[in-house]
Amino acid sequence: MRNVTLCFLIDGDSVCLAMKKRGFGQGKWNGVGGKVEEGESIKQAALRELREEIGVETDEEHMKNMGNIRFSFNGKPDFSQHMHIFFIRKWRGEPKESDEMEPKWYKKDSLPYDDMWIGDKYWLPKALGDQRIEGEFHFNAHGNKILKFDLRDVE
Ligand code: 6OG
Repeated sequence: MRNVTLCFLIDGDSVCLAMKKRGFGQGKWNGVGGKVEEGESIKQAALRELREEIGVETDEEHMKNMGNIRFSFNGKPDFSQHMHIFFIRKWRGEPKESDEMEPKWYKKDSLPYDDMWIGDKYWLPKALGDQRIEGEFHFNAHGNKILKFDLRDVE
């Protein structure tokens, strides 16, 4: 299963989401991330994506691992992803738009869940409540219905 990253910048009770302008998840608000490439650690990949997609720099020590989720899509084994989630509260630069993403700040308690991946409303509020999580989500082929999921708190 391929490894992907997902980072959220957090400033007090605000969270930076970004509109995915192309590729997997196009048209959805999400954190910032992408595939881990050959020879990269997961954190290195997350740092690269933050730089490429919203022009923000940080250091590994400021990345808090909030857990990981395995996603699979019915009848599409190639789409399976193992996503590693990080919260970042210290960074350099202001989030800015790129070809791939358009960032925007939201209040933690009013995230646009209807325009996000359908699983987010289950795990993201937990993570924002400072609970590390792990789990599995199995979607239909289009990714707009959850067929099965399991989510667990981790220490
Ligand atoms: P690229 O293919 O653009 O990376 N991603 C998901 N994020 C959420 N919140 N829910 C999902 O449920 C997701 N599946 C993938 C991981 C894809 C980006 O999209 C994230 C990556 O940050 C299915 O390189």
